[in-house]
Amino acid sequence: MTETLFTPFTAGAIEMANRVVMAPLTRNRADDDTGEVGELHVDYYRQRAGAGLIVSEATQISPQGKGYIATPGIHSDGQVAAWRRVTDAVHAAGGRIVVQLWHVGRISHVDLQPGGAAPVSSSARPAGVKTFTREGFVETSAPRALEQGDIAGIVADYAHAAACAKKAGFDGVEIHAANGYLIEQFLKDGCNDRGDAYGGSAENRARFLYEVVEAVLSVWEPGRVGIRLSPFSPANGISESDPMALYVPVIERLNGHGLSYLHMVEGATGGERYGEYDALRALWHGPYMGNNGYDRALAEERLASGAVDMVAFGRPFIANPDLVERLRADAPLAEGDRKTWYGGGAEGYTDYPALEKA
Ligand code: 8OZ
Repeated sequence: MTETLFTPFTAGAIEMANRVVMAPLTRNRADDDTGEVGELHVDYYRQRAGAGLIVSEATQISPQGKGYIATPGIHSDGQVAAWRRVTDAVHAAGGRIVVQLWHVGRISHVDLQPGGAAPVSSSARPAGVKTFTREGFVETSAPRALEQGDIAGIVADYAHAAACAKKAGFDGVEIHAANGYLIEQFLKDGCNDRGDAYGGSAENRARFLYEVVEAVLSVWEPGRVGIRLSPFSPANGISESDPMALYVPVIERLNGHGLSYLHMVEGATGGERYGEYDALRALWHGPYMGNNGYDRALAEERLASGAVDMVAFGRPFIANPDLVERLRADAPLAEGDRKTWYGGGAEGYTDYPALEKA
């Protein structure tokens, strides 16, 4: 079997030292008032700069795009300056980092929204899932269906955030079009019940996604724009009756842009691997990043067969800052403590040690 996890790869314009990607991980340690990252984040991402590429934690493109306590933003000058310290540290350590651009849509709560407003979505259907606010775990609030006239403003927020990402020194951006957040709330028919140009047919439901991609491409060259999809995932209370009918044309359309990579959640996010992700991958002309439940053996097997070009590891990066070295040495992996996944300080965040050098 050809060993390829540790060979360099170029995803569009992003040159990576290896094919191990740090997947986006929400950790809720930003300043809840300003949405700024801090010194802890500088340490955390620097410790993990051995990855061929880091995809940042999901980062809201606007105040309205926020859906959980203490997630970072990429829309204000203060946030740009704060992220710049992170990107400088990752680059100084030889790594690469893109920021994941996020709008949660209906996965939010009035307490997290500007002016206590209802969260927005394609439709007025509540998600029926929980989020976390200052009060702890709470049911997400009933959303307001966006007026057609509101949509251009959100698309513009993506372009603004993309421009902020450039100022912050990122190597590119990843559009978060997965896991039941706003873009999926347009894409999937289990949520979108619009009667206008943004609802109904698969083509109409994908319109918002295409507008977002084009907005981001007005700021960044395509080789520095990746996209994350989760066609088969029910994450955050969403569903799609015919994922292939929806996603085959999406992949074909996205092929025309020459993006840096397609990042696919293969199955249920953080759960079982299922669905026709390999059939979708076969239609994709660019670099492909597989994600979901990978271990070293599965990564090597799928790299060797050409099923994937890169593998994004999420949970293993929490407790193994030097994951690349551990995979290379085939060393045992540390287990993270779930209690410190979301929120808190350095504990369970920057205090996981690198493997002792023998
Ligand atoms: C876990 C907790 C909160 C948010 C995702 C951004 O699923 C997330 C997320 C994950 O994409």
